[in-house]
Amino acid sequence: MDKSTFENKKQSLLAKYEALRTKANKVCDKYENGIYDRYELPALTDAHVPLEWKYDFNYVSNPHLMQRLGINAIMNTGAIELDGKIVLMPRIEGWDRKSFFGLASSENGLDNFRFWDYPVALPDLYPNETNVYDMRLVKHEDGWIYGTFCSESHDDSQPGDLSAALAHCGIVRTKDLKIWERLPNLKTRSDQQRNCVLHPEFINGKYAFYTRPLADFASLGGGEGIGWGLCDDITHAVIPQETFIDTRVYHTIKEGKNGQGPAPIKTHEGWLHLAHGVRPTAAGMRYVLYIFMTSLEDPTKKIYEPGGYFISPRGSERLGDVSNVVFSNGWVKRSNGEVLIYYGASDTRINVVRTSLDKLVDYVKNTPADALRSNDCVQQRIALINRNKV
Ligand code: M1P
Repeated sequence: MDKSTFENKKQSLLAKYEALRTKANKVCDKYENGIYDRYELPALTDAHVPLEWKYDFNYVSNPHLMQRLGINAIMNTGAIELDGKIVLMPRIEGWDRKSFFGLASSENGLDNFRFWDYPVALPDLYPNETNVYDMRLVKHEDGWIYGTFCSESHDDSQPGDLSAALAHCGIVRTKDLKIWERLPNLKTRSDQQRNCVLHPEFINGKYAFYTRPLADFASLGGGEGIGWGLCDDITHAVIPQETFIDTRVYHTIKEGKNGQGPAPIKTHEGWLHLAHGVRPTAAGMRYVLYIFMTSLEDPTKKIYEPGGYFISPRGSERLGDVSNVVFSNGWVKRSNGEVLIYYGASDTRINVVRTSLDKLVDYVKNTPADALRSNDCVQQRIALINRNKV
């Protein structure tokens, strides 16, 4: 390609990128349920990642204008409101399968996200750490913004198995999302900890974590559920003992495994939680999101537990690198009561739904619990129909 064709092509790529980035997102009423609004477009896809992160735009070193470092997917995002803007910290996966974090801000949290100039270069504390993903951002009452994430490495105790991996909880903290301090990984009694999340307040003067110990890296059925533990010192975080606040249940949406989503939101009725539940199917694992609430006085005590899922993959969300998955590690409650919930769809893109705290509290309190047996579920539905007849 000659230099002027190169320049024209580059300008056309940049124009297309800007058109995609600035496209307005509209409510999609196809799957209307009164609980939240879905949106027509994903908030972020691999195509939203800046072109300078992928292309070498130098004619001399890249005369064919090829992508040199492609992006495979973008998913599972941390989320926070900072200086009036919504900032997402997604898991971005390169063509090389390695994930890393970036930051993207938007005024309304629905569209027009703009990536910050560079991906996040986390302080490198662990030479064996191979992959990082699924950041949970939380403003803690100690004044720091913490990020907890999965720090994954090969399990060297099984040298013959290249898929044997260990998942630990990485911890970083920051005041501005620009300067990051890396703290030592969380230590618990399990060597498999994904979906660890810091509770936003001290409990009896200690830091509190939601955990998810598993027997092995990926399988179903090897753990009890969402755990909880206290730690004295966040700069050397150790949880000597875990209890379980939300366990797996036979023939429910969380039969196989579950995990805390983002940090819970404090409401006047209790701590509102978003989590994911996984069940086995003939087509593989199905990930959905569910909601529950714990007590303000005792955050380990569940007080409301609607039955079934809150969000499941719909339409094009069902298809991707890992199909039939929705996974959330980021939501934001804004000062006007609006709640924006971000979720990775099939490990490929990030979607958003919008609702309000009032609606979520109503949902968690008034949606019937899972009756656990088909017969009892029919009775629940007959009771609803009868109420509609009066
Ligand atoms: O592929 C689906 C999800 O699998 C894992 O979730 P969990 O820890 O519950 O097994 C994570 O790798 C997550 O990122 C991914 O979306």
